[in-house]
Amino acid sequence: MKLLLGLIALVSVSAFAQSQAVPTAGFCAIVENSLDANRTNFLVVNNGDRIKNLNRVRMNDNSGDWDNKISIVTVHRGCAMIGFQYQDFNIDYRTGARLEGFAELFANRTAAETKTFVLDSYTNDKISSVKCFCK
Ligand SMILES: [Ca+2]
Repeated sequence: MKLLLGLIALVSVSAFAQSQAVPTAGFCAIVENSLDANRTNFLVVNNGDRIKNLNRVRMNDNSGDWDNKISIVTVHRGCAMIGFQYQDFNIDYRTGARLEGFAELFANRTAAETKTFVLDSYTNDKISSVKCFCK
């Protein structure tokens, strides 16, 4: 009986660990790859974060990395995220030259706690590096 209770406890703990909840505060931005109601895959971007290569960041369900996957950006009040089309914030790592990719600003200038952007066809599934900052 003790063993059985132990097993049940272990199973509940691991199930909890896998279903992480999307945070509601304390972030600069949260990016997601789909409007999936379960919100399985999300990435928390904190104030001051500079992620220069999203292909090194794994998704929650370990199905792949975040390079060219971002479709939704939720920005906290007073914060802004810049999404770059290429890695290293559009700087060519070999030559140091600036590449001709977009650098799209997603800013929450509203009074609302969060503002969600659903990316258009120009930026959807193309972001490879991000910077985020709050006032
Ligand atoms: Ca890209």
